[in-house]
Amino acid sequence: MAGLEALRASPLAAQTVLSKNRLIVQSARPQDLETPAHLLTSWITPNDLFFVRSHFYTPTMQPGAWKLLVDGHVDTPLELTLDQIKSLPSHTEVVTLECAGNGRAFFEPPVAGVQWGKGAVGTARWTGARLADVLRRAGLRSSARYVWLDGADIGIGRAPDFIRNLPAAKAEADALLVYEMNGEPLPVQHGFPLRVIVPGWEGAYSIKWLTHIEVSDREHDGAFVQAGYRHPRRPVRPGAVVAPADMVPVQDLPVKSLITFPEADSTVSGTPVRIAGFAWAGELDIARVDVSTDGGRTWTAARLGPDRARFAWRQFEHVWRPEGPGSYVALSRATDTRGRTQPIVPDWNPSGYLWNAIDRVRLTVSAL
Ligand SMILES: Nc1nc2c(c(=O)[nH]1)N[C@H]1C(S)=C(S)[C@@H](COP(=O)(O)O)O[C@H]1N2
Ligand SMILES: [Mo]
Repeated sequence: MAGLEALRASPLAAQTVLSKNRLIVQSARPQDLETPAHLLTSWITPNDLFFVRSHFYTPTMQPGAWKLLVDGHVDTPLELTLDQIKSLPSHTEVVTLECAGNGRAFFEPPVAGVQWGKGAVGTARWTGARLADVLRRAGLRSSARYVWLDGADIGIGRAPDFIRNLPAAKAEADALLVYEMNGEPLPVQHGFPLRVIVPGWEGAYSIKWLTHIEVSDREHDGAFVQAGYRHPRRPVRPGAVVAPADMVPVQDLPVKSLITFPEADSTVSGTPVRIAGFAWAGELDIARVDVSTDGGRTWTAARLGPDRARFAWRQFEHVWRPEGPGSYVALSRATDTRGRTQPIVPDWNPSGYLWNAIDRVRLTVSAL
């Protein structure tokens, strides 16, 4: 076949498949890779350390054949090439992306699904066009309520297609159509050539390998909208079966923090000890992060890092002088600008979404 020739000739040939060999393999195929929390050391997560969540096999893009179809409740259906999308005004935003299932492994009783620990979260500098600009070009009809988003990946076996939808208001306000991640062309695992980024909302809205935007007057009726990514509208007894009518879509991320240094269960020597990590709150800002090293009896305000962006996590740091050698637990508790703070026990829900308990890391302090 004309394989290599065609690849070289195509503007879509610049496909980077990242080697992610430092990540935790939750599933090799489809690829679900978690970042070990202690490797999250910088405000921007490098591409080769960024977690990957793919329900199905990574689609192979036909070089040159990719286009984005925009149709449904619009005045003018569009078929856009990547160059056309790149010719729209470009926007770069630092956004924290977190899988709704991050921390699922900590729910009691356990729930089915990828058993993510702490690291299905990362922050990147995303560059792309505003979804609003594309929707304006197509002309939304007054009936438009939802924007259905579909990528080139297809369900394995009998699994349905991964199609999600976004309320039109959120789509027009914040969503990006992204072709660059941290200054590089979007890597294959992260949605090459084009993905959606929905700032502040759980990761499953941020459709990878985007090929089709359909504007609709209603929610999509597929399983990934009607069954997946929903949680009980009110807290339920752990283990309960919840009626579909009592479930609502997961949207924005709750307030959360993660201690990423020192590494969990490590031994630190000398004093002082730097305790550091990240905190984020979806569409809201972080107001404060408090740290405790005495089991939550007392809390001290951590210093918040200088790097900030509207939808990005905030670095925090606390300099701690341990009283002596021994075993300690460092706790972090973030509070957002509306005063919401992290719980000790998050609400159990049947799919194990939005784990945001006060974080804890056990440390051994050796000689001072
Ligand atoms: N087409 C497609 N888009 C997708 C997914 C998918 O399986 N297929 N997974 C979603 C989920 S659940 C998450 S958390 C994010 C993860 O993005 P990442 O792999 O770039 O970290 O992509 C979302 N976009
Ligand atoms: Mo996710």
